[in-house]
Amino acid sequence: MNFHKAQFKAAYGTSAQLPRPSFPEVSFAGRSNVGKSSLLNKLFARKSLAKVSSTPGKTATINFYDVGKAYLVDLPGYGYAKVSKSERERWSELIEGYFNQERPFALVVALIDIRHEPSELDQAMVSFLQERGLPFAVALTKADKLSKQQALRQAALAKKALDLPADTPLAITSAEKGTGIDDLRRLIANAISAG
Ligand SMILES: Nc1nc2c(ncn2[C@@H]2O[C@H](COP(=O)(O)OP(=O)(O)OP(=O)(O)O)[C@@H](O)[C@H]2O)c(=O)[nH]1
Ligand SMILES: [Mg+2]
Repeated sequence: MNFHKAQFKAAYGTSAQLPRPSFPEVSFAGRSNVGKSSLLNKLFARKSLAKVSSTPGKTATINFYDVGKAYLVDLPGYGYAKVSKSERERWSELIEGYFNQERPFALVVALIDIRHEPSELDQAMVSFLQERGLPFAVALTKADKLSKQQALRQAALAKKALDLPADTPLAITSAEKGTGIDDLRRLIANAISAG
């Protein structure tokens, strides 16, 4: 695999459209606006391969990026209240439909904004991943918004609030500054080679 050679493969609007499972998949889950697409761009060292927006709900499809014998998967964000009910239902169909399929899930990166205590939806996401026995890591995003000391404090709080098993990898990241990006690349590469 090679992050720098990432190519957009396709966007899927329903789970029935998803491609047949092939290479290991590393997917990015988290509430709308948490910074999934921004983090993917930083991992790829590309400005705008994944579309970023300050308006929540930008990524409304499941987007696959080919990194060579593996896929990075940008999932639509959850928890954005201002979209219509039918749109919300389509999103949950997509996300649940994705995880209900038998796919080579190498790692799920659960993104949480470092400034805020994990929401109920964040907690539900992490519980879901644990119940399913899916390999996952937590990435705290937007660390540039806090001092290093504040960031460490928030990381400890998040671990506690999410009741994370001691061996769950946790990365403090910033797509703005590049903080934690190499750590995350390493985590992802290891998960792909293990899976
Ligand atoms: N300061 C700062 N802002 C960030 C960072 N990452 C993302 N943002 C901003 O947060 C907003 C949302 O970023 P996206 O990457 O589009 O978030 P997303 O999780 O993909 O959102 P959806 O596609 O709506 O689910 C944008 O305005 C980004 O510029 C970061 O590390 N630091
Ligand atoms: Mg997005």
